[in-house]
Amino acid sequence: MRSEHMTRRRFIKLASAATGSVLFCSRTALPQSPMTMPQGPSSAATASGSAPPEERADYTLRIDIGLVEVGPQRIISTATYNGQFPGPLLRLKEGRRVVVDMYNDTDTPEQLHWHGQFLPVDVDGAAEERTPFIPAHGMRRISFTPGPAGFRFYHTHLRAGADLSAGQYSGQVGPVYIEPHHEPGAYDREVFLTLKEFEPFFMRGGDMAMDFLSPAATVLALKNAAKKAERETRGTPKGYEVGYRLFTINGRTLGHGAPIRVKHGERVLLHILNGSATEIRSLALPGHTFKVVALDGNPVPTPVSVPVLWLGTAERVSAIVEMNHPGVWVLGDLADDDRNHGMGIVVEYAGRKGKPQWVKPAQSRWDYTRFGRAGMTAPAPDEVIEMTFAKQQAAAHGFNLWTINGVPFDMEKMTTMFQVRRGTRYRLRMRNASDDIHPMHLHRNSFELTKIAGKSTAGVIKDVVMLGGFQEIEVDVSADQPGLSLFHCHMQLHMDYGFMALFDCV
Ligand SMILES: [Cu+2]
Repeated sequence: MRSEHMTRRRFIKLASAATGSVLFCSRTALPQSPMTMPQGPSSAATASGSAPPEERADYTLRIDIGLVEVGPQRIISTATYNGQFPGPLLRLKEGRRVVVDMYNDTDTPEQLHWHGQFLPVDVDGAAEERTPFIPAHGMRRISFTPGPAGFRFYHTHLRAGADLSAGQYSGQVGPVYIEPHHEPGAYDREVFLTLKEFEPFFMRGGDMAMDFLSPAATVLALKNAAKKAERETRGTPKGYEVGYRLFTINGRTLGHGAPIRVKHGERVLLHILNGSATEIRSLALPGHTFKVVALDGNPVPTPVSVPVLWLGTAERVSAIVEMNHPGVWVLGDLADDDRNHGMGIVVEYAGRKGKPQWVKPAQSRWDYTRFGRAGMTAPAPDEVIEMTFAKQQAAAHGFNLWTINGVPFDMEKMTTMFQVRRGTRYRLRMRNASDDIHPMHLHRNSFELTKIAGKSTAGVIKDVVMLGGFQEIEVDVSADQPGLSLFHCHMQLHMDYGFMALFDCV
């Protein structure tokens, strides 16, 4: 116990050394020097793939309640990694094993999920997959081989339910970049941006922007199913939704963080992460376009320049912006209210001064298939798994209850819904019998988009995909990760109220 105490004190030192910087491109977690090295795991549980105790940790992540100064006189208290928001950028190398110590200084057992990586269940970070918790006031040491290459991230994976200080409503989000053998496209430098709201509150009802997805085709049978369900719950008030008072990029409201300083002619590779608990985000930069080179960290077959980026919860976009329109601009969300409450960051050309300018972009739509292999159709899978997602209005103590094939996920029983065989290629046919967009995520795997709202595509590899209201999507996945993999809507409010299912690959 004494050594644990020592270790903790040393890490407080390390954590405070790493705090304070709000620079976006230099927020790297420092690999530890021998001065700050832990003495090895204490009494806390370690993963089965754990490192020998004498081995030094490559990275340390410390969960604790801390303060985030999002703007002048606006300081919020929330759980963070290493006392900063976003958590430190971890730059890993594909295939090079790392040892990570995860400390939890809060009163609640935690899960730290490595989103977008292909990791074993005891490391992945989801209680539903039976990953051990990081005990309250304890630690876990894990080791894993990072992969696949690209832009990933880490975040908490706790159920929050009605507690708006828990789970992804907190500040527990941080970027991971796994260096590939080949970088996607030529650029001069990289900037990492984490989009995140704070100060959440509950409200009844509320509408989601929906008209930006393309193709827009909806399925009549899904609409009819929703209408039928609506008739049955007539008179029931709408379920709770979450709104936010503060909107930030890299933990700062618009105008209160360091601007992105650029030079005329520079090509800047933006790595953008939607770290929201529940929101879909958009971004535009007046006078500029985004050449999308990777989605969810995976290079796309057809890089295309677009005027507006859209990111569902947990999605990532890597895009090159050619800085060819000198001025001082707002890189911001299209929603005026959200941008005016902070969702933006200033882009400032060298030698230019003045008030940052925002210009509303022309109407455009977000179409995943544009980034796919033109004219290609994916080969037929071995098997098709059918899924229908539906909402039971306000059925869970005023919260909407979500079902997959009629079944809400049960956190007590944690039953497996889909048995899959290793080496088999499955097509997941997802049908949305609700009017919400759902960012659907599969742990420990990535999938290939094969059909979006009736339009065939191939070659776009992702781990989250937005499924539009009353729409259908098909993705193909090869079952090659043995054990449990959690599949869920990435909106905290939806996953917490039923919108999850377990795959078991045997
Ligand atoms: Cu959802």
